[in-house]
Amino acid sequence: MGMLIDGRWHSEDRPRNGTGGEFVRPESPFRAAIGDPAFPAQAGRYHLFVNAGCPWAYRTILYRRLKGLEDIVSLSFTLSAAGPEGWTFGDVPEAILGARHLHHVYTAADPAFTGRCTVPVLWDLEAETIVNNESSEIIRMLDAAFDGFDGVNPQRFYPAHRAEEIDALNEWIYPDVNNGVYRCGFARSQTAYDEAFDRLFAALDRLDALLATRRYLCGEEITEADWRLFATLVRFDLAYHGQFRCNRNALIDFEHLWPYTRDLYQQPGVADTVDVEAIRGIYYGSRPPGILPRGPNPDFTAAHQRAG
Ligand SMILES: N[C@@H](CCC(=O)N[C@@H](CS)C(=O)NCC(=O)O)C(=O)O
Repeated sequence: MGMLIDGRWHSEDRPRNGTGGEFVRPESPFRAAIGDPAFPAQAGRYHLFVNAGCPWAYRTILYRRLKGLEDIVSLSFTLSAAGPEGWTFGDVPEAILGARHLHHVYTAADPAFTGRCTVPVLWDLEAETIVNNESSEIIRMLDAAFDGFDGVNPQRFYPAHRAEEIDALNEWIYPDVNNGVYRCGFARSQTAYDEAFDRLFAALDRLDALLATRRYLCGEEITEADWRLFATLVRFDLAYHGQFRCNRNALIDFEHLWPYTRDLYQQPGVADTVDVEAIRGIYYGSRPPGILPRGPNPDFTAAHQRAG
């Protein structure tokens, strides 16, 4: 995947690896928030640019559905597979900016932008700029900023009384699992891969043990920590097990993690947000020869028997 330098697209891939071959994810550059004086919460003012295969963009797709924000925050999808100019909207430009590629959205916000053009992007239709491109922050905004608006689900996934507990879970689940699969897949040395692999499966074992004792990560209540984990687990067998060599065992081999994933998948509205073809498309379709695997096909709809 290429990047923008001084507002111009360069298609050659730039490694994101440290001296030991380890994958280092760049910081997201746009970090404002809905609710800041410049970005008031208003229905119809904000738009999300996403890729349905991407786990980070998926967080925002999922929250838009869970919180009932479909009429408040609009959405456009890139094609799942990247092309020579990164994420693309295909032959028909998307409707908001007439952009053919996601990098056009970045230069619309900053004509001299230098950096990678990642999804998700939270766009302000009125100020015509990017508010934020960091999924962990965008979901916090979607969780709270529109509460009280017509049709919005008042349930909070980051309630104040759970904040510390959720933060503590995210602190190890993000590096070892959410980003851990990428640290396996994008490692450029055996040592870096081995280290990421060991940490990933140690964390999955720890989660499996935790979920033997409780229905969700914080107990009986689904929280942000569950949804962030779900975004990775639902992609695990479809993509990470094969393409990213996360293959000590499959998700379906875990006694508790697999039924837990199905439990979350079967929550109202969630199944529609999981696009299996887009998940195969982003991981396998973005690299030559671009052939999508036909399997595996885990049955997310099978009974989970985790009723609390
Ligand atoms: N920290 C960002 C990461 C987003 C991210 O890396 N998205 C990937 C797609 S899964 C992307 O757009 N990559 C393009 C690139 O790195 O050039 C977030 O969580 O929002």
